[in-house]
Amino acid sequence: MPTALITGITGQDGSYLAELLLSKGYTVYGLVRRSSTPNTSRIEHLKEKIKIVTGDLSDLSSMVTVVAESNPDEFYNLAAQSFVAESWRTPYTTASVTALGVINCLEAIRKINPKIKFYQAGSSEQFGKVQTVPQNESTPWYPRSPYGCSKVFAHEIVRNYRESYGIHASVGILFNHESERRGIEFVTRKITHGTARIKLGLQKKITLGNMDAKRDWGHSKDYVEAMWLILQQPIPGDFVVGSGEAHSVREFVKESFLALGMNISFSGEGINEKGYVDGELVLEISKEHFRPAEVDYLIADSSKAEKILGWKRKISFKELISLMTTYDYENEKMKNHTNNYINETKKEPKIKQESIPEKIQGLSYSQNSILRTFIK
Ligand code: NAP
Ligand code: G4F
Repeated sequence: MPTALITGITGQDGSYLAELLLSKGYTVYGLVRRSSTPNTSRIEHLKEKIKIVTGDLSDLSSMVTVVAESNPDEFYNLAAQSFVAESWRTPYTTASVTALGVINCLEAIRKINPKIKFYQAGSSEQFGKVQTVPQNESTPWYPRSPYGCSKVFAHEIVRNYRESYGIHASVGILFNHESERRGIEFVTRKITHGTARIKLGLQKKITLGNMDAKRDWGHSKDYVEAMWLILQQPIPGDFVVGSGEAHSVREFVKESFLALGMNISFSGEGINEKGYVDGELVLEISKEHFRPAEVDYLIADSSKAEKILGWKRKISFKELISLMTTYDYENEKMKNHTNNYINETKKEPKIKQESIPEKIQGLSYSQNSILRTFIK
């Protein structure tokens, strides 16, 4: 069976791609970078099934070692500083990883085994200030952030290595895709997490930036299928992958509230816009969430992917929002119950110290009885 190496395996897409490849019988290696606290929560359930290798995309020697150790048939490069807003604060780091890191992947392939097939995670941010509507593989680039510029460089260097060395190297130009595993800093998860907490009475309001921006949103599970299909093609190339539907951030907010039975109404404009549910303020706008340059409108023309890969998204915009919002609601509810329980049990009288193992001394009666059940 084939072997795959995934960089960015600890991220949203990496975790879904690992699940997909394991289900197809692949041996999966995942590159994880060292961190002082655990960064593997999204792949905890896969740890027995995958082989973790350590390294860093911005370090050529580590990439050469990792490629030599794993000698994969397919190499999926999903690692990046992927948060657009952050890229203005850390433009150099963003470029080192998201742009130059790709050279390190390609050089490792060239030196170790040029037959390795390579997938590069391209982005609709490369289109930025869009020059055609919708965007396809021929649409010119106009990136609007250090992140977008880095992805353009990455795209062009992949093309160059393909043409210079005949490497089977492809780019998936993927439009926004989200999930229950999306990072909390991205607008979709910030909204679904906030909506869930408002419904549970744990938070009063959500504060956002530009609600007029339009994105072409899908579910990550569908998009990792496209990555795999791209590497199964006899001829490498570039593929635009998106749903072909654009929605504003405001529409996303509305649907997320509706998913939990709340009808949000908006009033005011620009920075003064506000959102209300049953007369209560639940949403406001703050300048701090606006970007120095915005990407206003992204919508994919994925006809090449549909024709050549036979790819089409399965999870709709509304289903995506419902999945994310419901997940956050259940998760926050459980966390809140657990916290309440711990706080309550802290108040109970403590158990007698004699005749109990050292590990469970000092616990309350309820905590102790739960622990004893587990020990049994
Ligand atoms: P993500 O959740 O932010 O994951 C990024 C991954 O990159 C994480 O595993 C992170 O590791 C890793 N990483 C960052 N810097 C690294 C370094 N120096 N060396 C090694 N690994 C490093 O992103 P995602 O949403 O899964 O996206 C996957 C890829 O697709 C990214 O390249 C992104 O730019 C691109 N993309 C995403 C979308 C989208 O809508 N999701 C759309 C188009 C393109 P840690 O866990 O240690 O931070
Ligand atoms: O969720 P976002 O931060 O995602 P963005 O910038 O579209 O980037 C994502 O998709 C790209 C593909 O097009 C990927 F390449 C990239 O790695 C990442 O996954 O912001 C979406 C929109 C923006 O227009 C932003 O200005 O939402 C707007 N927005 C409004 N208020 C906000 C907020 N974004 C964030 N993160 N937080 C806000 O409070």
